[in-house]
Amino acid sequence: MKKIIALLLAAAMMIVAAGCGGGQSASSGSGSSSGSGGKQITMGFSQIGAESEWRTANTESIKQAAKDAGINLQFSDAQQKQENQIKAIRSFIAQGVDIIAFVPIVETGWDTVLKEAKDAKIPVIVVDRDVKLSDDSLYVAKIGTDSVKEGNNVFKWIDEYMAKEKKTPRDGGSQYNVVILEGTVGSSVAIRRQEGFKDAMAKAADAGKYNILASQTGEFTRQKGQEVMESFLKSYGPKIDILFAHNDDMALGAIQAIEKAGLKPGKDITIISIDGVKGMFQAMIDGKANCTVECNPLQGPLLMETAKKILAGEKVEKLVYVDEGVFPADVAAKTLPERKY
Ligand code: GYE
Repeated sequence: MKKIIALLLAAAMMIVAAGCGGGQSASSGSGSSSGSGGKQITMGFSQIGAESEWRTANTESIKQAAKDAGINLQFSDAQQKQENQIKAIRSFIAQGVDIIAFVPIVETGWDTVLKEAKDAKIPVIVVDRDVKLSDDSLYVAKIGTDSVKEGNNVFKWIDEYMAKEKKTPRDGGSQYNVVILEGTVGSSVAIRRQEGFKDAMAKAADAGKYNILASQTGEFTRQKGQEVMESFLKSYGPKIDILFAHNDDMALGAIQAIEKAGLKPGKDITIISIDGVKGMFQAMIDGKANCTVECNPLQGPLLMETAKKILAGEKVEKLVYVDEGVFPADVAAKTLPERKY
């Protein structure tokens, strides 16, 4: 099993690497790409919106990869509303697109519309986030990231860092106090990142050293991240040792709140988040943040590849995770020039 996962991961890494490889064009290049019937493939794609730097990179990757692969992309932006996504999927079905791909804003509530797609014999690919369905045959493949692992990595990094830096709790007590900015309520990413973090914390030998003071949604946006951090600071100011933000954008918003409160982000409060966008690398270089756990948004090339295979009748893996790393502040300056998003 482990071997298969390793192989899958290696294959995914190669595809992603090819897709991000600057000069190389990922596909058969110019002209149109055909499914089995020889006509150009039309893909209906429902994106959730533009809440973060990560999301913008994800959208660009998908649009560019469709172009490179010669796939006609019908792109629909749901403005953060599941009902808009359901409407878009229904309109893709009515148009008779060849294949549907979508980023599920939340986990549940997709059974009916995906059953409609299946009845219309249109294959569906789930991108980025997970769905919870009564019947998993309602989608053919899922391409995304491992949110539980990301949450795990966040705690592991914190635990090592606090020990290495010999940090003492700001309130003079015996525990480090953590505040958490969560992502969109009901999204698989927010649920699993939190789960991964708490699991790793519960299993740690020094679990008793940590206390989660407060955890609240900042909706994956900079503005909400700032607002919620302001309220955390009002309620718990001198107690907060660590901020874990489910994404970089909320951490960047929180940094502003922390500075406004007269504290030093990255020093008084240790800051870690997930995504690995350029803005967070810059914040680390400026000494205002401490670590980002990468979540790879460059999923376009793998998506187009998978769509072509499905339409050519080839077998595809049901679940493929793209590759991701961990980047602490001390490697930020060296790494920033290589970052693609
Ligand atoms: O971390 C966040 C976003 O679904 C993995 O969504 C994605 C998350 C990403 O907007 O920035």
